[in-house]
Amino acid sequence: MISWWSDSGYSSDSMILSYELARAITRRPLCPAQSEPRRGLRLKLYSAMGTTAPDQSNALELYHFDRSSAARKVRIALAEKGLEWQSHILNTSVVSREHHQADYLKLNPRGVVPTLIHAGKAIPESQVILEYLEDAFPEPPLRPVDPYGRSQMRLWTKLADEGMHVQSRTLAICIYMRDLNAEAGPEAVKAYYEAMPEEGRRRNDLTNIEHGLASPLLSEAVAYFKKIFHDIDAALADSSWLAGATFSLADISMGVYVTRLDGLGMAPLWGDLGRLIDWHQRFESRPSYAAGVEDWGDHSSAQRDRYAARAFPVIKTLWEAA
Ligand SMILES: N[C@@H](CCC(=O)N[C@@H](CS)C(=O)NCC(=O)O)C(=O)O
Repeated sequence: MISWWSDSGYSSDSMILSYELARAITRRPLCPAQSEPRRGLRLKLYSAMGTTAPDQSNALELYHFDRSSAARKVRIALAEKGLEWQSHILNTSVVSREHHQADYLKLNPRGVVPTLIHAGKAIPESQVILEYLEDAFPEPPLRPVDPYGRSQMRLWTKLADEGMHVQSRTLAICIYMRDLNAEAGPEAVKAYYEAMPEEGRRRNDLTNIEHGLASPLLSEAVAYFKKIFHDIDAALADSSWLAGATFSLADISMGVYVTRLDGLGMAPLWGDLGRLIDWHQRFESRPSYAAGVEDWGDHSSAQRDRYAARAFPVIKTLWEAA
């Protein structure tokens, strides 16, 4: 039996203590779609699983959570393309665990958000969803037109699945989520981890929850981001966007993680990376960022800021040592 069950908790990128608290710490007003009552999950999943559902249209639906980095990517792409879609918020808190429902797991066996539903079919995994949207809705394009440009774009986008998402989760848990989620209580946290489908995710989380800012996984996560942020800065010496002259999936896939670390109070770490800062400001200035990120909730809060301030000296030391 390890001690964290009794004295600490866990929260993923998207897991806030309670939906009420998540709402309370939101600085921006909610968009209308977010405040709509959620429809019954069973009916929507019935449709999504390709059975004889009443709705066989080309409608787009997204199961997501407001502060999820993976969901942000998809919402930004949807906005870039001007697509209409229906929102289904899944409350992924340790208490509610709506993403662990059996019906949802049929759509997304890893039990994570987001999942896109298009024409009654489910597509999980944010990077796969981005490519799917490109194939299904090519205009306006979010992939460079030339094959070499596309190869460059994919060298960036593959990073998200190779490690960036996992490393950002490590940072978030160690910096504040373990403490935030402790209020859910040990039984809720225990039940959450028993239901989590992915063993590797569970193992990493438990290590980070047990050790917090002293986690053996933290230095690697910090070094990982330091390298990628420097790579981004260097790449921007040659072009205004990561994969060339036009905004692409590479910018979306990398940009949300800069936003994530910025929201964890870490921006002073990359104050010397002028090109990255300028690029990220241009990313945040796009209407799609407002529609895909800001309208779904602010990434910071007074409570989070306090945890971030506590963590900053530790993270700074690791960044400088990397
Ligand atoms: N590789 C997945 C990662 C998705 C993911 O980790 N989503 C997080 C939110 S950013 C989640 O569902 N967390 C809830 C949990 O792990 O319980 C993707 O890109 O879609």
